[in-house]
Amino acid sequence: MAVHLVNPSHLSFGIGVITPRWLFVLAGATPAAHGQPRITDETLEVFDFDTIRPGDVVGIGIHTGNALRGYEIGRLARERGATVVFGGIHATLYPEEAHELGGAHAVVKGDGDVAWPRVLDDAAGGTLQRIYEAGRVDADQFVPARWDLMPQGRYMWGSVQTVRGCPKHCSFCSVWRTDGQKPRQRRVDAVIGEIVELRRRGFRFIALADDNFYPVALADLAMAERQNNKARLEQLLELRAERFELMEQLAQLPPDMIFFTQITMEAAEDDAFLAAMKRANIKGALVGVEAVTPEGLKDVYKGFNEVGEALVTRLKKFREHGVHVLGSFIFGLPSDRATTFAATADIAERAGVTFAQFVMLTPFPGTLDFAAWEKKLEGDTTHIAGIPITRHWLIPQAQRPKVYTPHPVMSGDEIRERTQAVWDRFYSFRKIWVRAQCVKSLRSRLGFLLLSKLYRHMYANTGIATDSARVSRANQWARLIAKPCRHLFTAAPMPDLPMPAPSRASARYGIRPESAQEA
Ligand code: B12
Ligand code: SF4
Repeated sequence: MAVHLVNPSHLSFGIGVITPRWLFVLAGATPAAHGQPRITDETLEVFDFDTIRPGDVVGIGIHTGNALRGYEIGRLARERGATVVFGGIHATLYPEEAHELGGAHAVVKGDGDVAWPRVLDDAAGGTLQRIYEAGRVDADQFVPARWDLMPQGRYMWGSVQTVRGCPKHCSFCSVWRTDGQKPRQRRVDAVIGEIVELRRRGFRFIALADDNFYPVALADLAMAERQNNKARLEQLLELRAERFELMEQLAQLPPDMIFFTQITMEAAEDDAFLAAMKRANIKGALVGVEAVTPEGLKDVYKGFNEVGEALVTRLKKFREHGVHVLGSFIFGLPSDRATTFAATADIAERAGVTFAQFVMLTPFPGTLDFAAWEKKLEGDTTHIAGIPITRHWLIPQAQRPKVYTPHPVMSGDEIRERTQAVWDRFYSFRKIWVRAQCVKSLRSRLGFLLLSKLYRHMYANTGIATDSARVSRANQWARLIAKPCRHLFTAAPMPDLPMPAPSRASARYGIRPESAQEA
């Protein structure tokens, strides 16, 4: 019985930007008794069904965007006699769908780290269950990735998770509901061990694949203090100290290593944290700006963000500490008006964000937005390709609508065209070249240009464009740029790189913020 792990994608670029972490984590969770798992990432190339033998197990991980392709793979694998198992966020939310449409024999709901070996034993012993309630495992049970199984020369960035869960509750996001609001922070040595292994193998760019790298904000500490909740304060300070310890150890790694993460804007108020990020060479962070107006932030329950000049100042603060911001903005919120698009692009430029993504509001299952939207559409009989609109991920990619939520003043097409125009403006050659001044050498600037264009073609055109010629042009561009881009990210392997020594940062940085010290 061979074990296959497949990451579905309807587009294959030959080269991948970031390693899909779940593939290598589940490979790590596969007991040696079941042999070496065979990994296929379809963002590189399509799965070869001829490799399946009857009785093999095919594990497929899906998020909402690739569920349809995942189901196709599941059905075809089952036809060939494989035992098909689904997991991932979408299967967690819709386990029955994977059974009905994806040919699943079993579905794992939640984290696969602990459940996967059990599933394989059950498959081998003929006692497979329909559904495994795997839930959320503790951080010390997170399985490290099997980087030795990574295909050579195909990825630009490795991905290592340091924390799961996010204490916030944004309405468009499912993370706090599926991964929970309690941050499950991994041990520093486990995280560093994986990063050192990746550098030994020649990876110097690492995405810290976290929901929110800043799980304890100063405001949280102040709140625990105000409530005189000593136990909570201690717990938060401990989490915070561990973050500093992690960053101190990252700072000891070779200086050519560069990290990228996702973080909330509140971190801009925390000078000690930003300074530690700088020392750790965390040079980039995706910051969910979402909206530039107070009404927009209210729409998405993100009142902890700033607007207007305060927003510009906060975002600039990251840059002042050497952290480049990938600003993430949402269009199509009920409070958006025609003027919002240009105003957003202006703010993105004035705030000096290095990269930006402008996404259209999409009701993702598991979110508050989705629940409200689904309720609103109760009784609506709109179908596309025979699929109700509330199951939009099952509509074939080319026919999928781009805008789902009826807007009070703009048509769907108007939102889409204006969004596309903002991408075009932000990623014009001239604007990219101006932003490229943030790096010194000509080579680096050319690299910056290529990367900006790659990002734009991989993530923008394909999601927004309705015209299939434009989509296919974007894909060809992305394929073309991906190869030279990857070379910019390679480094000579350092097989003898030692592990950094634990620092005394915990003691040093367990420092309470001023207000907490007085408590
Ligand atoms: C890092 C990350 C990215 C990175 C890297 C992606 C990559 N190549 O890996 C970037 C920034 C590029 C990215 C992009 C996007 N992302 Co993203 N991303 C994440 C993030 C923060 C972490 C993913 C990760 O690596 N986790 C670590 C691994 C180990 O965990 P895991 O994938 O959950 O897998 C575990 C279990 O799910 C389970 N499991 C998974 N698969 C399988 C399979 C089997 C057989 C079994 C048994 C178990 C199992 O076991 C694993 C171990 O416990 C998640 C948030 C999250 N909490 O998942 C969002 C998340 C997956 N992304 C999301 C979204 C929406 C996107 C974008 C569409 C955003 C956008 N608008 O552009 C794009 C889509 C990109 C694409 N085409 O895939 C959503 C998906 C929501 C949904 N319902 O599908 C999430 C959940 C975040 C959110 N805000 O809700 N993303
Ligand atoms: S969008 Fe970011 S801050 Fe908001 S709940 Fe999701 S992970 Fe947390």
